[in-house]
Amino acid sequence: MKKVAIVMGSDSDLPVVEKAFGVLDELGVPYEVHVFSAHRTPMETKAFSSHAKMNGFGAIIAAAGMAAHLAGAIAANTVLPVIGIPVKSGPLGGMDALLSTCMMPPGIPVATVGVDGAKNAAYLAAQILAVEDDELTGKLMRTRAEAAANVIEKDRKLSEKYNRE
Ligand code: RP5
Repeated sequence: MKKVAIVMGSDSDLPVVEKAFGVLDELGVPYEVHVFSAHRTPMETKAFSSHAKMNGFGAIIAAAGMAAHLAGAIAANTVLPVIGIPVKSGPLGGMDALLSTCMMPPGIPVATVGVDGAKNAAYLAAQILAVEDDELTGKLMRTRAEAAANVIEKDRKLSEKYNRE
């Protein structure tokens, strides 16, 4: 199976980003974790993204806050699917990162999840790899079935408590 790259603009993003690790661990998807900054280490960002396909990656998750250009800078240097996580850091509460990540020019897309949406970034990366992997598809479908069963159980408990005749 191809690997997922999980890249963040700073180690201060880690408390948000590490929620993606658990999802990929549960699904058995291999991943690598790196810190690259579009602004502080532009050369390293370019080198990593331009070699990522050759180095066995199938999708890249890029998380950054504030003027969050990391996902876009990576997308500029690879045709691998890039998933952006706008991180809530700085005084604008993540709106700055959301717009910086998602408002890409035509031809250089970044599939942007919600602010601090690390779990969905991991699920989306897994779904991309699952296009060519039936076993992973099965795991994703089981995960959804478990989530549905949890909601049904929550409904049952609340109904029992509040919906008495
Ligand atoms: C962004 O600036 C990072 O992704 C982080 O969210 C924010 C602050 O970075 P640090 O000053 O904490 O390294 O580039």
